[in-house]
Amino acid sequence: MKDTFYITTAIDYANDKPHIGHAYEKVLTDVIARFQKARGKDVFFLTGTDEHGEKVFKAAKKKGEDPQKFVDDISERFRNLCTILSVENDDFIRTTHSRHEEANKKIVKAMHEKGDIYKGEYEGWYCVPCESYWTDKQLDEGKCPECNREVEKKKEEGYFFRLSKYEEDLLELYDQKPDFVFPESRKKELLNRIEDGLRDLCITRSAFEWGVPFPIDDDYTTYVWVDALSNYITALGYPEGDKFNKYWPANVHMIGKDITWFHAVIWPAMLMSLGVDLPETVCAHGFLNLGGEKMSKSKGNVLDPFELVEAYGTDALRYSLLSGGSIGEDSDFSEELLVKKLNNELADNLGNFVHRTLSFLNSNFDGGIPEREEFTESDEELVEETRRTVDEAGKDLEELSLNTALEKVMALSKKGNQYLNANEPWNNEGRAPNVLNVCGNLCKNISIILFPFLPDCAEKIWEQLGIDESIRSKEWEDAKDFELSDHEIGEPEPLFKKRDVQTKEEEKRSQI
Ligand code: ME8
Repeated sequence: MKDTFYITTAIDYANDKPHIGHAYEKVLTDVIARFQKARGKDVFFLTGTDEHGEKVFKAAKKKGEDPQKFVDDISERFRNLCTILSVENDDFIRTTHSRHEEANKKIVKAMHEKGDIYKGEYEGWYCVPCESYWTDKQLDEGKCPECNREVEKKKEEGYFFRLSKYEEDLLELYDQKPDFVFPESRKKELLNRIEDGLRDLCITRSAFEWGVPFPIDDDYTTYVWVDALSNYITALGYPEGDKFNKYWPANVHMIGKDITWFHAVIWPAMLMSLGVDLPETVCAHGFLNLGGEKMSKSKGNVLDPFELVEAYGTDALRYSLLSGGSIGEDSDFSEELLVKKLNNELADNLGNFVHRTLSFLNSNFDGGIPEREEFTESDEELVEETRRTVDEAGKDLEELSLNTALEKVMALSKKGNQYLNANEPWNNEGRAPNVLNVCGNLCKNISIILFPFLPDCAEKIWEQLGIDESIRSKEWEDAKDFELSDHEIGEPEPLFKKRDVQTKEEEKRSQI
C-alpha cells in the first residue's frame, strides 16, 4: 500500500466573494499535494467553505437574502476558484451540509462525554469579523488585537470547553514535536500566549444564530470555530469512515498566519479531548500585501483572482503567487509584478528555452528528438545539473520551501538557454544531434518538476513534445532520465505571450 498524505486548506468564510489571498492559499496547497503525488504518495487534498456564524449571517441579511441561498452562491464561487486555478482538490466540504453537521454533533457529544464541556457564564469583548472573545487585558487600545477593529461587550450564558485542562499537554506537544508549527517564528508567539494561561472557551451561541444545533442543549448553536475546525475530520467521515482510518492524521494543515491560534492551540486541544491523533504540521503562511499595503476592502485594493486569470491566464497567476517569497513571510503582490514576471521569467526564460528547442527540432530534425552519441563534458554538466536540481528542489518542497524550489526549476531552464547559446547547434552540424537530444530531454524533465507549480504549462510542454498520456510520467525521479531518443514531437507553439505592463490602475489614469 502507498504511503498516504493528507493536506488541507482553511475553509473560507462564505460571507464574501473569493479574493487573491484565498487563491494564494489554495495554490500553495495544490503545489504540495501535486508534489507528494509525484513522489508516489496516495494524496487526499481537502478544501471547502465555512458557512456558519454571525459574520456570514450578517452578510446574508445585509443583502436581504436567505442565509442558505446566500452561502450556496458564495460556496459555488469558491469551487469555481479551484477550477480556474487548476487546483486539484479531492473533496470540497461545506459546513452547512448534513455530512458535516451530523459528524460535528458527534464530536461535541464525545467531548461532553469526556467531561470537557460544562455550562457557565461568560462576559467579554466580542469581535465579529474574527468570531472571537477577548479579555480586557488582551484588547489592543480597546480594539481587537487580531484585526484592530471595534469589539462589542457581550455577556452570555453558555457551554464551555475546558481548554485550560490541556495547557500542560499543549506545552508538551510544542516541546516534543518541533515541527508541529511552521515556521518557527509563529511558535514563539503561541508559546508565550499558552504560558500566560489558557482560559476555557465558550463554544455555544444563542440558538437564533446561524449554526449547527448544539447537540446537548437545543437553546444553543455551536460556536463557529468548533464547527469549522472539525471539518478536517468530518470530511473524512469521522468517527468510523474508511477515509478517516486511511488518511488521518493530516500531514499539513495549510492556513494563514491570522488563524494560527485556532489551529495550533484550540484544534489540538479538541483532538486531545476526542482521543484522536494530532496533525503533523500546521503551516502558517504569510499574507499577500498589495502594492506594499495590507489588502482591505476599505482601501479598495482587493484583487479579484477571476479577473486576473481572465486577463493573464492560470499559469501567470500561479507563478506570480508562488514566486513571491518564503511561505512564512508576507509577500508583495500586484498586477504589475505579475506582468513583469510573466514577461521576464515565464516568456523570456522558460517559454524561450522550450520554444527554441522545439522549433529547432521541427525545422532541422524533421520534427523529432534525434538519437545521440556519447555525452560530451558540456552535455554531462547539464545532465548533472538537472539531477541535482531534481534532488534539491525535491528537498525544498519536502521542507515547504516552495519559492526556492521554483527558483531552482527556473534556474534550470536558464541553464538550458545558456547551454544552447554556448553550443550553437545552428553553427555546428556535428554537435547538433547531441545538443538537441539533451535539450529535448531537458524540456521533458523541466515539465515534470514544473508540473506541481504550473500544471497547465507542463501539460502544454508534454503535448508539444508529443508525449501523450500513455507515456507521460509525472514521477519526480523520472525528471532525472534523458532517455527520449528518436522520438517524434508535436507542433511547437510559444507557451507565453508577453504583455504590456499597463495595469488597470494605469489604464484608469490614462483615461482621465
Ligand atoms: O479565516 N493573504 O476564513 P477566511 C493570504 N473561515 N492569505 C489570506 C489573506 C491574505 N491577504 N486573507 C485571508 C477563515 N487569507 C476561517 C477559517 S478554518 C477551519 C476556518 C487566508 O475566508 C486566511 O489566513 O477569512 C485563511 O487561511 C484563509 O485565507 C481563509 O480566510
